[in-house]
Amino acid sequence: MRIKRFTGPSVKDAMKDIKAEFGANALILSTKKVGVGVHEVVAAVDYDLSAPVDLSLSTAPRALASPAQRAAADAGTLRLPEELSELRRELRELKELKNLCMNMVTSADGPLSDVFTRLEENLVSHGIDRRLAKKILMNTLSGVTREKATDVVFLKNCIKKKVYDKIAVSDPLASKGVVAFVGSSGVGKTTTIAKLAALNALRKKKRTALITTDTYRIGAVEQLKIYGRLMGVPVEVAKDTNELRGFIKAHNDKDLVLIDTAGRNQNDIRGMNELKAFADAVPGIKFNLVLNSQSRDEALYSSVKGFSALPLDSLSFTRLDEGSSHGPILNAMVLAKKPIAYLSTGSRVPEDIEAASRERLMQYIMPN
Ligand SMILES: Nc1nc2c(ncn2[C@@H]2O[C@H](COP(=O)(O)OP(=O)(O)OP(=O)(O)O)[C@@H](O)[C@H]2O)c(=O)[nH]1
Ligand SMILES: [Mg+2]
Repeated sequence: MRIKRFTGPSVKDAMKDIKAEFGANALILSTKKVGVGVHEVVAAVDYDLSAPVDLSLSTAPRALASPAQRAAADAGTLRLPEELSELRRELRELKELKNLCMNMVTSADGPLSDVFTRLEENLVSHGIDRRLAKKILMNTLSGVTREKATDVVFLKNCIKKKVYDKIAVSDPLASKGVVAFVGSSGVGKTTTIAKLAALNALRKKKRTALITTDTYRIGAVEQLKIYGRLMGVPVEVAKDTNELRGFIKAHNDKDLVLIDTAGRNQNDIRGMNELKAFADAVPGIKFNLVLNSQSRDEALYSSVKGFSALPLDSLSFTRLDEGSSHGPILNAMVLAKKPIAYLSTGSRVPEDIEAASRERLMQYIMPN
């Protein structure tokens, strides 16, 4: 379906343009007066799903609402509030048209609506958020021809490609640096650090130091020290930001400094402020948010939102060995707008961890 906005001094004039461009079968979606002597008509030509939705203006420049506006525009000095309200209006219309498109597909009787529902339910069955699933489907359908719009196998492949394109990965330990692992209590931060330290120090022979700032939980320091001793990696305990800065300076010769942090509830303002202070005290520090892939969407979302108060670099997911529906990884990644770094697949140190790749994530998120 092609949708386009036409403007002219009267509806009749706009209709002439519509007929010339879309032919006699054009569907009129709306008409309205948008200024003095300016009428706008939104028209569509029926199903050609291969054509992208065209929201551009008709070739004739739109008449401006008032003589004052016209004069200002001529002088190239259109005032900011007017430009803003124009932008807002355009945005509102864009949303209206998108909803219209969505309604047309979802409310249509027959095969198209059946296919849409089937594919939506398939995405949702993988744990993908329903709103995200609809968005992926709309984007997929807007790029296929009408004939292909009911070919489920073909559409499934297109959807996989769309999901693949959404996935972003990165490795914060690929270059020399300081990386702090943050997240809610018990998500697997310390275990993730131990695995990464072992792989980098023992296998990749990178000079590595560990620092823990978790002086709150009983046994937390000892937990990391045991791992450090086993790997021959120094472990420091920083009681405050000053000490943290001092240890980082002292380990300036290291390739990697990994920082373990106490489990924080995103509503714990004091705890979050302490983490923010790390960002101010250690320029270039990277924050990796560790998330339990088995958490419910709401818990993942509130963790992502809460920890986004920090300049997050990337996300890691634990417990991929548990459960079989991993769509929430995609949901959290899309919300956070951050790439995925590591995937933890069990409690064994160091075996149960892998660097995230788009291919591997696809196997988890859309296994069939
Ligand atoms: N099955 C499974 N268990 C894991 C995984 N990652 C961590 N664990 C287990 O989860 C538990 C908690 O792990 P920790 O690394 O201590 O978690 P944490 O985030 O450091 O916890 P706090 O410091 O208390 O906030 C341990 O028993 C780990 O063995 C994983 O990927 N799969
Ligand atoms: Mg811990």
